[in-house]
Amino acid sequence: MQLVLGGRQLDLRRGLLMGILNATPDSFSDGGDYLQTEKALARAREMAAEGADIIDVGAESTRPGARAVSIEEEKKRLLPVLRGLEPLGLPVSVDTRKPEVAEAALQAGARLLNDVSGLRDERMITLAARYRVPVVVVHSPLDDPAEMMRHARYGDVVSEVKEFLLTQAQRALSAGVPAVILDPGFGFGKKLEHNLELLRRLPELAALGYPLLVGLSRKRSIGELTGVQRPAERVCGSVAAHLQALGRGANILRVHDVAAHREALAVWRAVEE
Ligand code: HH2
Repeated sequence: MQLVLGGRQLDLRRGLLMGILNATPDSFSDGGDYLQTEKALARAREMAAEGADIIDVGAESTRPGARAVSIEEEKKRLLPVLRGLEPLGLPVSVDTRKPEVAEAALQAGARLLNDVSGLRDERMITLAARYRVPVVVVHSPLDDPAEMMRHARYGDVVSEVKEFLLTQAQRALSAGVPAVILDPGFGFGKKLEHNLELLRRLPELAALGYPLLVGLSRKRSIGELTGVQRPAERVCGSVAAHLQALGRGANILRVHDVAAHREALAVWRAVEE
């Protein structure tokens, strides 16, 4: 299975690393570290050297209870970083829920739309079709991160996630979006028990035939399982969860700790290939 991003062919069967770049003051694990453009670009160069395949840039935290950011503020944080990333030569994705921000990001060189609100706003689909870029469809029970955890109630979480993702993927494809990547949205309105169920039964999502992205990096569930309080120290637990995901059909891992995941991926590939 291949993914074409900005003219590059990426081999999804080998497992790809999407390095996280949060140009925010309040992200749950690295808020404030990369708010200044120079610091963000230095981190992007570091992730490229560590072996990231894609850089995912976001300028609004989506942690449960996060404060919403205006369109202007989000663009102000994001655009200088996106422009500065061009010489790096890696495909860049933009992590945003706002079509206005997404369009400015596409004009500044982003080649993938990562929409954690799951393409609920039709304009996201129209944009991806117009700019001919793939999208990541993320499941969340609600559009608003501030309210999400109050909706962490499911009958069968896997069936509900599957139904939402399939509906949104089909809407996008029939509107002319060139490719769709599915993401169960770990932690988005989901408690530990839901995240574990989704991870265990990931093959059911992989069987839908779309590329699958998994993002468990440093998340609260990893802290709950390992007892590690500080998100930045949840590296081993994150790697373990992501290896489980790869073994169950994940194609792209969204990670903060690129170097650690690159090592783990080397071992996983050597066994698989
Ligand atoms: N998780 C976060 C943000 N964006 N995008 C996708 N596709 N999948 C995810 O699981 C996902 C995501 C939350 O993590 P992070 O960016 O580190 O934190 P914050 O939202 O606080 O900036």
